[in-house]
Amino acid sequence: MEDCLFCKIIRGEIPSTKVYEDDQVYAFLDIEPQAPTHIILVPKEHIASANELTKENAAVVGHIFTVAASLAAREGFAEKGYRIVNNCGEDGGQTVGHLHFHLLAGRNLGWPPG
Ligand code: D5M
Repeated sequence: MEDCLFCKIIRGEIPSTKVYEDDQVYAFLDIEPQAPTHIILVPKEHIASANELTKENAAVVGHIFTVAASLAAREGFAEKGYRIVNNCGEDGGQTVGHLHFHLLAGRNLGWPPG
């Protein structure tokens, strides 16, 4: 998508601190970290939100979760724990219209979320 912020990051048109990339997924540090480790994982295919997931495109979500778990293990959080979050729509707190998952770790994360 021409004007999508995360598509621009994937294409390298906007700088990011990449922590992982493969043919389906791009992962980078969040610019406004909410925890000591805060990584954003996005499918390279433009999917606007969880609402746009279908049988045809949803396999990438499972892949993103395995990548997130690997990154959490790589950073040393497998045992202590971490959180993977998707915000969908206005009330869900989604501010960027490209499906993404937050990997948060490094502090005790409260529940319920705000
Ligand atoms: O999360 C969108 C997230 O994207 C939010 O935590 C800030 C982050 N963000 C926004 N712009 C950038 C850039 N340029 N680099 C890295 N991270 C960025 P949401 O769930 O939509 O609220």
